[in-house]
Amino acid sequence: MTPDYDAVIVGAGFSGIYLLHKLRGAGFNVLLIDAAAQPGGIWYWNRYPGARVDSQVPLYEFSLPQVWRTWNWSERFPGWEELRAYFRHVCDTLNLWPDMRMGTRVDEARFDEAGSQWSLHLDAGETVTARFLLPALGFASKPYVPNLPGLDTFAGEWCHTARWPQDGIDLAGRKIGLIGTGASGVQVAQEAAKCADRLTLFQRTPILALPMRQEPLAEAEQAQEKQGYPDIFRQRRQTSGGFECQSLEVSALDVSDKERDAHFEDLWQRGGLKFWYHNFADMLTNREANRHAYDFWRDKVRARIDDPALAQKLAPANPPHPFGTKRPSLEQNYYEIFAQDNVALVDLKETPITNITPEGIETGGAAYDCDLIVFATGFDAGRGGLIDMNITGRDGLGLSQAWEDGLRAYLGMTVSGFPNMLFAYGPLSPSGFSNGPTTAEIQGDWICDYLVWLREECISAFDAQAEAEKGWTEMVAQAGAMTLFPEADSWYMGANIPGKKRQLINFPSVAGYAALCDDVAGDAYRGFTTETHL
Ligand code: NA7
Repeated sequence: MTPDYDAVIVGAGFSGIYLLHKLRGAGFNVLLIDAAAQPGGIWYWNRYPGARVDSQVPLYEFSLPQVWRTWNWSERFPGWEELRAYFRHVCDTLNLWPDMRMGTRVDEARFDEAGSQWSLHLDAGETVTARFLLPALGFASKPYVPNLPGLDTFAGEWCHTARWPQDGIDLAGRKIGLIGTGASGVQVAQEAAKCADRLTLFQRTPILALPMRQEPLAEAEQAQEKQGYPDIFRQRRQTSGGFECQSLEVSALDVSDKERDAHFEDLWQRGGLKFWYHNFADMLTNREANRHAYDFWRDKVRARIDDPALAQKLAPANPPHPFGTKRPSLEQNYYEIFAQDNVALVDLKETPITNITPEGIETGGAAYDCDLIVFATGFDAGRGGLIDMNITGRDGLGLSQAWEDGLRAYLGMTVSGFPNMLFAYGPLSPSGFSNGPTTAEIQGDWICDYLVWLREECISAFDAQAEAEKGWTEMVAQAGAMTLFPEADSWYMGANIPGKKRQLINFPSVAGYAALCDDVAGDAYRGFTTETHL
């Protein structure tokens, strides 16, 4: 039984597009499928006002010279429209369109033992088969909407930020209830505050947001900066977050107060996520070091808020969690909007939401009239999209069943019992901790090399060994235990989804991850069982 394709990739974000390019170049017969009408992955679904990337140009793009030489950005932190246009440019430049099927959802994927191949059921009713299944769904393809009593009675409009209607929602003059203050909540709030009749922001945990310092980018400036791109792209593979640099080698506790503050100030002025990824060596491992960073952040933010009660809610005297153990977002004027008459903050720690009524949102003591409720409440990160694809491996084992007691994966790319499947940007890989394209390229290169090796070895089926998978899963947990991440109720820890097992869902170093994957490749791809039928 010859399958229709050597490989089917699911997802047209950075990982899927890169995989398609690489595998085609290696002579494989590949099809890419995506439910979205256009490529861009997260930038197709997250098209709410203000949606933009938190990695500065040129970090958040492919390192392929034919792509970056022919592309210019208009801003240092590009927005969703420009990111979508970039993806179209990539597909044009690499001539990928003929092998992409957009607007098609994979409803179900089943491994067929006899043929050592995957059978995919598409929503159009069609079935396609492939030797290899390569889901590239991103870490945040399944939005989370909390189960609030009465939502079905709400008379207005509601939506999740990641399911924003493609023809948009006009926020002008609306009475908006915005739930959630993560990266998405901050971005929506800044836009809604400009034009809403009333914006009520429901905050459970304050976001520890950093100044973006957005700036326009001229073509001439980029032409000059492009000379340094190859070095930057090389460098980003060698850092822990996939950015252009990483934490210092010095402890925050081994420098004087003056030196420490000078470094904090420098990072603050430079803007972006640098205060997170280019800070002292022990900021994410030592409470005392971390507290210095928090206190600096708090004082900077408080200086922008006149009302002391509001300042305590947005930037509390004591940290709600160690700084950086929840993803800090970037802001442009977030702390100023609360001084506007049309913006109010509701602290859900004081007054939790009790229910939704036809008119709006009720908390213990008050009712807030809304005609639009926006859920910026995050994602079932890592596993959600994969589980929704209804993947069934060997012996009828479903992926949701395999992950019932927690996420397990070998190399953060494959699960024992699911032969011939490698996912990109999935759980127990650096995904959520990484600047996206960096890990997309590292994994894309590795997967392509592996499939070439399998072809050369005439191997028709591989499966991760249970022991190797156990070792990898435990290693990620141990790495996490050496950090402060377990102290926060974050999506990094799976703690944002009721019933999800608490565990670090991402590998905490891009460079470390790349080295381990290379090592496995150099050792004849240890940790897999293989079958030769070809
Ligand atoms: P996040 O970062 O998961 O943020 C979700 C926000 O929603 C966060 O403030 C949550 O508060 C809040 N939330 C979640 N559930 C509830 C309920 N039930 N009630 C009130 N508030 C709630 O998602 P984003 O979309 O902002 O960002 C995701 C990633 O995209 C981000 O990390 C970047 O990598 C880009 P909590 O903090 O849990 O108390």
